[in-house]
Amino acid sequence: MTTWLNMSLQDGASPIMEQLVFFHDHVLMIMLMITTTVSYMMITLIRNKQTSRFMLEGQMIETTWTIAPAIILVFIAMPSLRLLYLMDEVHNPSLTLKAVGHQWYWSYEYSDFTKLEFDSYMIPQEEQQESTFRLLDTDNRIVLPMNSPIRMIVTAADVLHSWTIPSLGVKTDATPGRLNQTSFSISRPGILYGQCSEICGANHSLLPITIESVPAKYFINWVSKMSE
Ligand SMILES: [Cu+2]
Repeated sequence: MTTWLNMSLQDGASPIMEQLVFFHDHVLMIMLMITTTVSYMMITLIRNKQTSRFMLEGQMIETTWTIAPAIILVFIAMPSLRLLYLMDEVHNPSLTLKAVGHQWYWSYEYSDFTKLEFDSYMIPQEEQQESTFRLLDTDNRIVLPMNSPIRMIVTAADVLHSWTIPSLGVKTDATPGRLNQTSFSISRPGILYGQCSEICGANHSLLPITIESVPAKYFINWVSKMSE
């Protein structure tokens, strides 16, 4: 989750998010390069009073500054497309989780098991404890096994919502009458936080998402306890 003085993106908890952070830094470096060059050129133009009566055109420099940006764009587009298609791929998932957005709570269905479903409400301010985060913690956390490919199915029951976990690089719209699919695998144990990312109505801020990422054997224990 985001903590105080935490700038930029959260640490990646999935391989895709790690790649997204690297891509973000890569593009930032290219931007830095362009900004430096352009501001250097603009400042020299302003400060320089020399003019030339005979220099009306420069074919060479014009060709260069047309082609150079096109080449730079290729260096952004290629890794960007690579990531886009990697995120789109569903790699033979070992578990499917369905999230349904409601006004105002999320409900979850573990479709691989019978009768494993629950609602997940935000913990109200009066019931906060030392260990919970205000507006971020839920009464029922999603429990998921780490290091296993997970398929998310996202939909809504009333209005548009959006199921989002920044540290997993996942943001999927929850649309009534539609099933949206995404996939991820969590690379470490821990608790991951997210919030609804679609302006869904009055209590939009009361739609947090909490994932408890645990080793597979703990997950199996949890499943057998839940479906008793
Ligand atoms: Cu919302």
